[in-house]
Amino acid sequence: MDQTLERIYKCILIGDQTGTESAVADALKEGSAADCILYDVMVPAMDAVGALYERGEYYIPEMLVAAQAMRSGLAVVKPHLVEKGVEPLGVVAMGSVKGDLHDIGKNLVAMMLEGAGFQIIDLGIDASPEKFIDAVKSGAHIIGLSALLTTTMPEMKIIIDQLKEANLRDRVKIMIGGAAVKKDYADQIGADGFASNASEAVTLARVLIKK
Ligand code: B1M
Repeated sequence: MDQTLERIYKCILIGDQTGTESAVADALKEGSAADCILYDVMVPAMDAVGALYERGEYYIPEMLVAAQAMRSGLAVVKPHLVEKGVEPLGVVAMGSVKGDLHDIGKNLVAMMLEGAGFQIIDLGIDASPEKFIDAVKSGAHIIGLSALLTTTMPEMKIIIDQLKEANLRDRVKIMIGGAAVKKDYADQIGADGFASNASEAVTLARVLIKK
């Protein structure tokens, strides 16, 4: 890997936002293609961050700063991708379900997915079933539901039931997560998958988008 690309990789790994921005700008100036910078350097750097987290070598704060560095780099590279017509891997609409105001985990998952090349529609916190249904109607490939409270978990089933009633269930993959939920619950309500952390969420979204 050339030196500037290696700088990008390292800056993301250590969560250096300004370093990532300037290294990405330098790589573009030096003639590296925007899609190579993203898919051959930035995404692998985020994968490495996910792996470090899974091995217990990184914790949430390290993952958050890395994701923020990734976001800063993405802002620099994005206009060049648009120019080149590079398509995102898929569109994921993410929200914390109705009644749930927790968004730190949801935002982290969204950032990691964005880092992996997905386009994110952020439905925010306290997101009503209608918001998810509208996102499916407007073409989201995956909807991501986050719940941290045992009292808001049932909202996930309500969303799935409403999608079925509207004959939209087959149009979309549904992933769920958040401290309140487990894989069993995903199976029980008919979601397509459960992820226990942001890194697993990226792996799951990659699998779901292929189906
Ligand atoms: Co609240 N809260 N909180 N809280 N809060 C919890 C969740 C709680 C476990 C604390 C406790 O009692 N020990 C408890 C829930 C108990 C339960 O229902 N079983 C609780 C409670 C009770 C409450 C209130 C009811 C308190 C009150 O007012 N009496 C209230 C409810 C508000 C509401 O939502 N209606 C409340 C409020 C708040 C704050 C506003 C103060 C604040 C939230 C700020 C914010 O998010 N902007 C807050 C916080 C910070 C927490 C704790 C301390 C931390 C949550 C967090 O951000 N974790 C939490 C205790 C805890 O979890 N230790 C707690 C870090 C984050 C990175 O992890 O969100 O789990 P997490 O996300 C992970 C994974 O779960 C997964 O990936 C993420 C990254 O690894 N993931 C997904 C998440 N979403 C995913 C989606 C996916 C895939 C993976 O696919 C779509």
